[in-house]
Parts: sequence; structure tokens; C-alpha cells
Amino acid sequence: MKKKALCTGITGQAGFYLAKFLLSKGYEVYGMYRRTSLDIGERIDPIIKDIHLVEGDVIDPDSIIKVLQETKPDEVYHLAAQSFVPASWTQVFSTGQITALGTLNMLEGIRLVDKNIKFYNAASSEMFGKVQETPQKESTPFYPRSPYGVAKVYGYWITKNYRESYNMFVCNGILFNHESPKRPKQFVTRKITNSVAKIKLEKQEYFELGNLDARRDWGFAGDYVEAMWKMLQQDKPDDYVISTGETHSVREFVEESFKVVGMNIVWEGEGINEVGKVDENIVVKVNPKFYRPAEVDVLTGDCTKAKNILGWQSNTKFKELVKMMVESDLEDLKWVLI
Ligand code: NDP
Ligand code: GDR
Repeated sequence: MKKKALCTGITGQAGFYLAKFLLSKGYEVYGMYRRTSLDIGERIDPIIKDIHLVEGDVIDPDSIIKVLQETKPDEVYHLAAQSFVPASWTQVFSTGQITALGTLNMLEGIRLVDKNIKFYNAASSEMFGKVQETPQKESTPFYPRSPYGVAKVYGYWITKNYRESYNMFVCNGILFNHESPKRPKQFVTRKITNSVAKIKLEKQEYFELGNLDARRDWGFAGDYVEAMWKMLQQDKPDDYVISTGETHSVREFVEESFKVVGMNIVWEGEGINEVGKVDENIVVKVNPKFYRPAEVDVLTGDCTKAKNILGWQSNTKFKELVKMMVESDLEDLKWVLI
């Protein structure tokens, strides 16, 4: 009998890589999506014929119960969230409903339908926010800096509480930033690689960024989904940090992206007047509209526990990740006329 997995957030970045990974492990994969006016396809097109799509919304408990009853999964991977940090200030209530209470709805649905279903919760390094120690590990206290981070802290604790209250097999993956060619273009890495590819192909002159000095521990989403699966294959449920252990600034990400297309960027000026130039042409400007009300300045993860217990480690280095993303954007854009 094939094992069955239900993934919420199937249309997102991690949904694609996780579903692909689970298919390669022989799972029957159910992907939950919510009805929108857009086609579901784009990101999951390459695997859409191999998975079963089921309709449900994490803020609609009734729809979750129906999906769980119909699909009868062995494992649930809960990826659905309002995951874009800036939008958590402009859509503060719905971020709380989806990202915090959505996790509760999934847990409660599982408790009512079948307590034996194993559950993975997508927690986040944003919970560390204003970091209390470096590097951050499982025991590092949380200090979230956005309504999104606060909502993830709720999701983390309610998951732990269901484990302790009901003896359910539920895990939190505290994942640091993971990127890929499937990353939506609002997030800084893909915004950079897509813009650099456009500049190289002479389809764009410059792009605008916010805080160039923010630092993140960026890994490849394709590596990280394996850790999610490994957590649910252990004898005991637990929580794990998943990261590369390296930190790089947004500025370094820009520099490395331009290097991939054979361009050398130099910086001039300071603060909101800083610009990046290639051969005297301005290619990057700073726009304060992309600053955040409260920033997470620097994140670096320590995933020793995942290495020791799960036997997991990140395989893709920073430069390889940047190259993969820039080359993918170049390839996609070659066929676009304007
Ligand atoms: P994405 O933003 O790419 O995907 C989010 C998914 O959630 C989309 O499929 C979206 O559907 C779905 N969704 C949003 N609201 C609802 C809802 N009300 N009901 C059902 N589905 C909904 O995120 P990622 O794939 O990058 O991340 C996956 C998870 O991991 C998220 O929970 C995120 O917060 C978390 N995380 C991500 C990290 C990263 O670096 N990527 C790091 C740490 C944690 P739709 O297409 O309709 O919008
Ligand atoms: P993050 O990702 O907030 O870390 O959350 P994002 O790529 O949005 O920002 C990373 C850093 O880059 C700075 N930045 C900009 N960010 C965006 N989006 N656009 C810009 O123009 C820009 N300029 C500078 C930001 O200020 C920030 O410091 C991601 C999401 O996937 C979350 O869901 C997840 O939980 C965390 O990663 C871990």
C-alpha cells in the first residue's frame, strides 16, 4: 500500500518541491489549494498530472475536516500561510487567521478525524527576529519582529501543545530562508535574480530594493523539503532547526547575481541615496518603500540537531543557489518579447 501525504500550500514554492520529493519516495500525494481567480497551474504544472488536487481553505475548518476524511492521509505537511512578511503589516488580521489560526484548524481537524495522522508544521526562523543569540538553535528564545513572525510563534506553540496535550505525532520545522527558481518574485532573492536577468537581456534598466544590509541564511528549497519528510519518519516527534549555517547580506546576493551574468556592480553613496552601478549605469536604487516597520537584521541557523538526529544537511552552497536562480530566470526570459 502506498503511503498517502496531504500537503497544504501545494501551489507555493515548497509545495512544488515537497510534492516532487514525496512522489519520488512512492507516496500518493494530495495537494490542498484554495479557490482563487487565478489558474492553479503555474508553479506545479510539471507534476500536476501526478498528484490529486483537493479544495480547502485553512481558515475554513469544515473544509479541512472534509479533506481529511476524503483523503485519509498518513502524513500531513502543513505549508499553507500568508508568508510574505511585508503583507503581514498591511493584512494583519488575515495573516493571523491564516498563519496562526490556520495551523490550529489543521491540528484540531486531525485530532477530530484521526489522531494517528502525523503532522509537519512549517515554523520559521522569523520567530527568532531580533536575535537573542547567534547562531540560532532550537533552544534560542523567540523575539518575532512582524505580525507574520508573531503568527508563526503561535503556530509553533499550538503544535507543541497538541503534542503534549494529546500525544499526537506533530513536529515543527524551524526553517531558515529557502529559495529557488520557484520563489515568487516579491521575495528579495527572486526579485534580484529576475531583475538582473532582465538587465542582462536589456529588458530593464534598474530595480529598487530596501535594506541592502539585511543578512539571511539562504538555502535551496529542494534540499529543505527532505528535512520535512525526515522529521515525520523518526520514532519520536520533535522540533528541528533547518539551515545552512552561513549568512549573507542582500548586497552580497546582488553582487553575486551580477557576477553570474558577467557584470561587476560598484556601490556609491549612502542610505537612501546609495546606488549600484555597472559601467557608470545605475542598475540598483534604494527605495524606502521597501523598508519594514521593524526589521530582522541578521539570521544564522545552527542545525546540529538535524544533522545528528535526521542525518540531514544542506547540499547547495550560496553561490550555486544564486547561479541556479539567475540562469533559470535568463532561460525563462529569453522567450519573452518585452
Ligand atoms: P508560499 O508563499 O510560496 O506558499 C504559500 C502557500 O499557502 C500557497 O500555496 C498559498 O496559496 C497557500 N495559502 C495561503 N493562504 C491559504 C489559505 N487560506 N488556505 C489554503 N492555502 C493557503 O510559501 P513557501 O512555499 O515559501 O513556504 C511554505 C511554508 O513555509 C509557509 O508556511 C511559510 O510561511 C513557511 N516558511 C517558508 C520559508 C521560506 O523561506 N520559503 C522559511 C520558513 C518558513 P495561494 O497560491 O492561493 O496563495
Ligand atoms: P523574509 O524574506 O522577510 O526573510 O521572509 P524576503 O525575501 O521578503 O526579505 C529578506 C530580506 O531582504 C530585505 N529586502 C527586501 N525584501 C523584499 N521582499 N523586497 C525588497 O525589495 C527588499 N529589499 C531588501 C528585507 O528587508 C529582508 O530583511 C522569508 C519568507 O519566506 C517567510 O515566509 C519565511 O518565514 C522567512 O523567509 C524565513
